[in-house]
Amino acid sequence: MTRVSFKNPLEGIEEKFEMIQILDEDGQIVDEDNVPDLSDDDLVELMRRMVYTRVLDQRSIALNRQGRLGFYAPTAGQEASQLGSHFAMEKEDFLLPAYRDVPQLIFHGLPLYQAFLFSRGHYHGNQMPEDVNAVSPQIIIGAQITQAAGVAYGFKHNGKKNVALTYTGDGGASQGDFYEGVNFAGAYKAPAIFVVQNNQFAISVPVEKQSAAETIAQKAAAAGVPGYLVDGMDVLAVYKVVKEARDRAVNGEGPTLIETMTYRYGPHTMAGDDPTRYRTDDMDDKWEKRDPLVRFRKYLEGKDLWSEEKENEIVETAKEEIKEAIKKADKQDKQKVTDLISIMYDELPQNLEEQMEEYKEKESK
Ligand SMILES: Cc1ncc(C[n+]2csc(CCOP(=O)(O)OP(=O)(O)O)c2C)c(N)n1
Ligand SMILES: [Mg+2]
Repeated sequence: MTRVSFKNPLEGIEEKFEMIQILDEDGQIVDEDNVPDLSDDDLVELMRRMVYTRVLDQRSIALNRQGRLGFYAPTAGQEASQLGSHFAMEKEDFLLPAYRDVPQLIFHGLPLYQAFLFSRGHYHGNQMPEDVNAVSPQIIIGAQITQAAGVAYGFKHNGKKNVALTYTGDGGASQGDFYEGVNFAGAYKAPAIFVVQNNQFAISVPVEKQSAAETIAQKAAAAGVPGYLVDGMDVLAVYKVVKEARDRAVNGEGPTLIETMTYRYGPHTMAGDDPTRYRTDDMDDKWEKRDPLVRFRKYLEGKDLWSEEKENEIVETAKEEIKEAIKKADKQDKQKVTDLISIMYDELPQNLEEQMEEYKEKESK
């Protein structure tokens, strides 16, 4: 009879969840075997999306300060994690973003002016165009995880070769919904991809205070789901891991949990938190040296695929598109209470019919 060993099963667990990196901070390939199979055009497109998103972030912050946008959660620092993962998605795949994931939603097809309306709390910002397989950014932390498990199960049930990809943060991985969603997808081998963007903080609470787990990736193990930890500042690594997860999912091999190690340079949202109260300059400096755009730019320059002129052109085009989109958002009719009622129901319940009349009356004055 073998004797029961009381050795701590968590001993050495870090080795099982080592961080995957392909492109290092100097723009050098460190894992030749895993360089993803992307054409030169794809590589340039990935960089274009990251540059566009950095500009959109800067402009959104400025517009917010001018009182021309409402809710806004800054994205700078997280571009590789956001756009690298989304690049592995197909148009027919279903996206369930969190509030910081507006860039992925735009590249999945949501017109920019609608993203601005979402920020303003206008209902039209939440009306996905027919051909955009996505829901609006989730504000309730973790709710999208269980929804993604359900959408993925639906794909499987209907025999579709598609995935549901959802995003949450390190804080989201402490919620009950997170465990339920990952567990359900694991049990039903549903084609879901759960991306946890670990930007080190849930508002001001550091990740070490949110969980005793060494990594978030290892939380997948309890559900019998593969979990990977990836350098979230390395766009090639993020793309590669998500692409592998997608291939497995559409092949009937079930869900994957992916933790991307990243950092947001700005505040949590534009509602007024002050990151200097919970972060040090040293920490900011350390992460800024890992910047996803700087390292990918170096890599592309080394391949003669990128230049300053090209980047300037993208920046100017982005600024122009943003200007046009905000003008279009400004032209949208102000939302009325009657709009909110009528977009919710095909047929109104009696109590709302009464309210509808009441508000029609008020709005006509
Ligand atoms: C269920 C729920 N609880 C609390 C909040 C308030 N809240 C908004 S953002 C946030 C932190 C989330 O942090 P994280 O998941 O790491 O995402 P990040 O903002 O860093 O991208 C909290 C607690 C919420 N929106 N929903
Ligand atoms: Mg976070």
